[in-house]
Parts: sequence; C-alpha cells; structure tokens
Amino acid sequence: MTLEHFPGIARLQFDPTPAVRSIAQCRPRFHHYNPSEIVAGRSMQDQLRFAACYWHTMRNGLGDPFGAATAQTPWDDGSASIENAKRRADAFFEFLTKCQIGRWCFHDRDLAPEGQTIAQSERNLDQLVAHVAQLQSATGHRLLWGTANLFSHPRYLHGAATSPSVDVFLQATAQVRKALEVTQALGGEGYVFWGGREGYDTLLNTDLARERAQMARFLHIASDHAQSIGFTGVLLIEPKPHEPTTHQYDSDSEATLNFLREFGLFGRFKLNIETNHATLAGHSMQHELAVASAAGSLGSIDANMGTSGLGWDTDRFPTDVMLTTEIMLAVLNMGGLKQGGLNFDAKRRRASFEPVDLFHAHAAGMDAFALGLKAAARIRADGRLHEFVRARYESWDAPLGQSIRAGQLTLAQCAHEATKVAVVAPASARQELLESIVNDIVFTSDR
Ligand code: XLS
Ligand code: NI
Ligand code: NI
Repeated sequence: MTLEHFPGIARLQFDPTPAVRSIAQCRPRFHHYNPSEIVAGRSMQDQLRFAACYWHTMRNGLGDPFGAATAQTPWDDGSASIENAKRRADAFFEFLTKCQIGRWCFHDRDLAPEGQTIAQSERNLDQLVAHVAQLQSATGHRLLWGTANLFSHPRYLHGAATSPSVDVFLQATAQVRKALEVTQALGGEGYVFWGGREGYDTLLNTDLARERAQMARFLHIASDHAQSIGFTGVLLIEPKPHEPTTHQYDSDSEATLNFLREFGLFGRFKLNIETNHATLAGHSMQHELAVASAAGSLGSIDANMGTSGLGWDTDRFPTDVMLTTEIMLAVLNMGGLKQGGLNFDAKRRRASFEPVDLFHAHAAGMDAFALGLKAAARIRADGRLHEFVRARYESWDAPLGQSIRAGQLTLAQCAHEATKVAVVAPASARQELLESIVNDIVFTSDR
C-alpha cells in the first residue's frame, strides 16, 4: 500500500460541526458516527460492525441496462491480470482505512480472475488471498464473510446447485470448497450462500421438487465440509425472492427457515438479511429481522435500501434514519450483532461516479446507522414501547394463561373456561399513539 489511490482524501473524522454552506466544499466526514463513543454499553464501532463489499465498491462500474459504466477507477487498467487485481485490492484497503470501515466481504471472482480450468482459477485466487492477507495484517481490517459467485458465469445459467446438469453442480462444489477454505484462511467470521440462480424462470421446464432437494444436498455437504476443516465462522443464507430468477427458493426469512427445517439443516445456518431483498419480497425489513430473530437465526445484515415503487434490487446506500432505527432496534433487542455485521451491499447511483462519492456514500450510510443506533437506544431506554407490549400480553402470564401455554389444557377444558368469562373486553392497540411516540424519540435529540 505505497501508492495513494485516493489522493486528496484524508481519513474521515468525526466532526459534528454544521456542514459548510457550499456542497462543492464538503469533504467526506462523519457528522454522527463517532467510532469510540459509547452507545447502549458498547462503542459505536462494536455495535455497528460495518463492512464494505468488494463487488460494488471495486467491481461495479455503475453501468445499467441502458448505459455504459461511468465509475472513475484510475487504479484499474481494465485487464484481467493478477497485477491489476492486486492493485485493486490495494485501493480497496486504502479506502477501508480512510473510511474507518473495519470489515469487508467478497466473492471469489471479485477478487481474482477466473482461469480456464478449476486449477488455474484456484491458483489465481491463492495469489490474491496471499496479497489481501498481507493487507489485512498491515491495516488490521478483518474479513466479515466470503462467498462464491455461483451466478455470473454462463455455466450457471440454469442454476448452480439446482442445475438440471450434475456437471454444473460439481463445478459449484469445487468453487464453494475453495471459497470456504480461503475464507477460513483469511479469518472470515462468516460465509454466505446467496443462491442468485437457485430458482426458476418458468415451471414449464422445471422439476421444483428435485431442485429444492438438490439445493438441500448442496448445503448439507458444504456445511459438512466447513465443519471438517474446522471453520468456526457462521454459515449464512441470504434470502431473496427473485432477480435474476423469476422465483428463488430461499425467497424470504420464513420460506428459508422452513426449507432448513424440511431438510434437516436448521441450526447449521443463520440468515443474512438484506433490506432491499425484504422489500422485493413484499415485506418490511423489520418483518424479516423479526422472523429471523424469533427463530434465533438472525446472523448478519446486508445494509442497503431499495427505491419504493421500483421492482429492482437498486442497492442504494441506507440513508433513511427510520429504517436504520428499526434495524438497530431489532439488533439491540437480540443482544447485538455477535459474529455478524452491517455490510454495505450498496452501490452509488450511476451519476455519482467520482471516487470521492464512494466516501460520501459510505459516510452517509454510517451516519444514518449512527443516528439509528442512538435512536434505538433511546427507544429502549425510554421503555414505553416495551412496557406497552408486556402489558398487552399480561393475561398470558396469569396462572390460566401459563397453563395453556404449557400445554396443560385440552380444547374442551379451554372451552369450559371460556364460559366463566363474563365480559370479553379487548383493549386498544394504540398504533397511532405508538407511532407518534417513536417520532418524538427519533427526532427530538440525536445525541
Ligand atoms: C444480490 C446479493 C449478493 C449477495 C452476495 O442481490 O445481495 O450481492 O449479498 O452474493
Ligand atoms: Ni447481499
Ligand atoms: Ni442484493
């Protein structure tokens, strides 16, 4: 890391003074994210465990279906050479350091070019892994999770584990075996399975039962392998309903948890919940987190957001403070992120193409999460919501309610008890009042 790939950009600092009047003079900095500040008993950096992703940050030229790439990447000569790949990694670690982002995530193919054979691809990856291992020890940045790209290469056009061809399944096993091993070698705290093409485009050509069973077999042997090599990271599945496929088998938290239970995989995997995938599934992020958390299966978060009304995974940076508040409330309620993190699986808009926009974008997301963390901590400290929910279910904690919960009463006994209740008097759920209390707490004070 001798070269300065981001000249003129200093390490971002916490600086809460009001922004300068002219946007042209704005230098990237944190207005709210103060890494060492204690919130809810831990430093912000430990609560938030930010990660940047290699794919959007380094490999996304920001092209769209209607236009060419726009991102300025002076460190990248566009070649598939190992030298270029190493220079890109240097730029990425400089970016992490300057942006004060402690962790990162990658796909095997983001980091190193694919070769003509499996052996060649593995040699390429090994060279880059050795290089980033040095960068990690020089900078102190850690790998949150690794993954294998089982969706870009044309061989995966029908799916990887769910391909109708066993040869493709085999290719996917080779890639995952290697990706798991390099993730372990880099000290990864997790490993993600995102089945981009593990679904169907039309049922006219698809044996859904077979494909789901194949996917389960794949996850069984992959998790067996992780165990056999002594991988101590958490294995994560990242649900998404569709895009690129019409329907993906791990479509949301509930479907994925059901899939894991059906095939004897529950407990081996946790979920990596991505905001924009939740909205694509027609759910709120809050819902997806609540479902995963209730099953003890909330592992990590891909922190981004969608664009309402657009049915795409637009992967915007998460700048909505109500959203980050809801996310951090779910995280604090489950006792913190543990081995997980907040991975910015997010990309700049195509028109934000300058290198400095990478810093503005991540700082915007980090500030929004700092605000969300503080607001969530205030909601918990305030206690009114928690108390309201507790009181709402109070009857279940009285002796009769407890016996029913413990399975001590039959339906007939319950029906007999019903006759003893003179008046059934439901209480108001006070939704609008609660929403107003949340607004008061979120917007009254941010520090
Ligand atoms: C795509 C997914 C992908 C995973 C990693 O929509 O979010 O980026 O996070 O394969
Ligand atoms: Ni993701
Ligand atoms: Ni996504």
